[in-house]
Amino acid sequence: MMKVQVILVVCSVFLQNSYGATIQAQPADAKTQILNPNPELTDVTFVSNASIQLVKIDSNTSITYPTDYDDVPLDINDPKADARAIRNALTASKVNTNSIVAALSGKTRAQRLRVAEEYKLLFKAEITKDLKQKLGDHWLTKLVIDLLIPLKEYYVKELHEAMHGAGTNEDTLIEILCTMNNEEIKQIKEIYEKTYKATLKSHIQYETAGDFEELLVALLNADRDESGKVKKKWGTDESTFITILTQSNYEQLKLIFDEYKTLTGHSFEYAIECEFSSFIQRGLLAIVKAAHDLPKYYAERLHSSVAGSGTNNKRLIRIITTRNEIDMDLIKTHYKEDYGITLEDAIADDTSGDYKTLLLELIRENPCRDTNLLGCTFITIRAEEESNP
Ligand SMILES: [Ca+2]
Repeated sequence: MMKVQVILVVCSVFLQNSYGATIQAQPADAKTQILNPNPELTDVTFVSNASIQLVKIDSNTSITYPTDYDDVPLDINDPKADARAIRNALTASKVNTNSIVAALSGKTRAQRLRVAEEYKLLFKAEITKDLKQKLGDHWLTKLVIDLLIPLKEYYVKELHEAMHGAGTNEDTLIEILCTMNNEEIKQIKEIYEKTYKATLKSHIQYETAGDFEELLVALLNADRDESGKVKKKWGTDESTFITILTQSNYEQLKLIFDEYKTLTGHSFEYAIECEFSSFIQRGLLAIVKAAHDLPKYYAERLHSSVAGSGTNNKRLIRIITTRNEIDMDLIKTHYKEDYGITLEDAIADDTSGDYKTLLLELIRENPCRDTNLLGCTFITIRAEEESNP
């Protein structure tokens, strides 16, 4: 019993440190709640509607914690205070970029969107517009604004920018469309059409041609088998590379790659390199890499953004801001393994100032997979075991 209580205190301290809020242990029959020290924030809302899990530690105590990363309570941060801090920073005689970076750090995208919402309510202004107007540094401005757009809308914007105006950025189309699952593609198509009053498909068909166009259109069909079920027999049908790579599930693809190597003595990638060139080759290879190991693919994309002379800041920002809540730890591990330098060092070498600070902050820790929260869960479970020998 003593042990259990001590552990509970540890949990509370962890949470207090990370979010400035306290999760308080209460009798199991009492309504469990997250107490917030900020009197303005009375309701606890959650990003999704998924239930809050009640974890009983022993007969006298209970504690709530989010069931998964989507359910991190929003209000344990103080979005109003962050909105005010950003407003003050922007209206100061010299824009205080430090405090803007601080206000946007250590948050999930969902939490930052709440800050944008509060900003709008408090100051009757769009935070992204104000930032664009007041922040001087081009890449810092882009990074900050990209962090304040809903994720799917951000992808839509990136796709549109890749095609709008003269020329096409095929690599961006490949990076986004070759890595999405069916649901993501469906949502992105919908938002794209709503935003630009034209289908994503029509823009892609206008901007691309030949078998590369065919590949992207096949991906837009969102027709990949996602069952994860593997057929052991394959290989004699007439399927094209495009059909196989856009319709088979990743597990099936891995088996196909292995079988291919056994049968021919060379890799599937090698076959693609021999058979195709230019963008179609890059697109097909991206799918093969995504099927093998998606974080490794993103590590490669990041490396190509910073390696050599010059920096592809757009790509750097896109991958950091879209993957930092998903698989950044794995990406960092691959980066170190594959390129012999940490991602932190690679980014620090290529960037500077507040832009660098915020990028490093984004890959340093992810509030969604915050070790404090995970630590709390772990300790809670252990406490349960200890109280139940
Ligand atoms: Ca164009």
